[in-house]
Amino acid sequence: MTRILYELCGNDAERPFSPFCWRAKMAILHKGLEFEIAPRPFTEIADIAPEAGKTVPILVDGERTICDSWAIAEYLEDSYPDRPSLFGGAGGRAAAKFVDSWANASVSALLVRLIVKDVHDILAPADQAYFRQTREARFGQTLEEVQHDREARVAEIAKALVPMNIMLRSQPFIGGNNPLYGDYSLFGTLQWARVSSPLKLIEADTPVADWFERCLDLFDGSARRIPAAG
Ligand SMILES: N[C@@H](CCC(=O)N[C@@H](CS)C(=O)NCC(=O)O)C(=O)O
Repeated sequence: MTRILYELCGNDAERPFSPFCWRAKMAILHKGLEFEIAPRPFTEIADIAPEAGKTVPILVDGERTICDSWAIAEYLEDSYPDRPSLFGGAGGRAAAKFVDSWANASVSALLVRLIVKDVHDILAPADQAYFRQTREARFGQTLEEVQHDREARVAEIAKALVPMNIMLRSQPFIGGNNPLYGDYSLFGTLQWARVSSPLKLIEADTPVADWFERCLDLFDGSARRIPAAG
């Protein structure tokens, strides 16, 4: 059976950066399943599986096609119950949904305003035009304006990560002693920044910095193999 993860790529297909695709990839690795990667630029996503959705990640697993990182995590958990759990039970699944929402609404939403022009710069030319048009319409500003004066706003990220730093004083992962999907939710967001922007976002010598290094080491350093930007 062929299992294919369609993920976003930029000009260099060897440097995947999408936060949602990283979540899906870490989830498949956690389950220990074999899979192939199919990198696609923004302008080819709509053709992957139009009936399933218009965003990546998209997982094709035999007869099934699943779009959306959270839907992929739930699909993997329910389809492969004998593999290591991504959620650690019903309560863990519910809590992971909160972490996923928090990573999106409280971290990614700040982060995108610090790195959006850097993301643009690593895209292929055809994608750059699409990305600029859609994101400038979304923000109501040019990409340069969105990212302007970003050094002054890096502290917002540290503030958003305070709950993580407090929690990590008493446990090494969001999942407890070992990582669970909630770890991959936040990891995907921070790996997006690591791969696409030279801006230093995580304060050194903090519990979050140590946790991020532990996540980079998971699955034989799968995520660390992609060099950081800059
Ligand atoms: N809720 C979706 C969001 C996925 C998403 O927004 N993916 C971006 C790439 S990071 C995308 O495919 N965008 C398509 C576009 O902007 O046209 C998920 O969790 O998978």
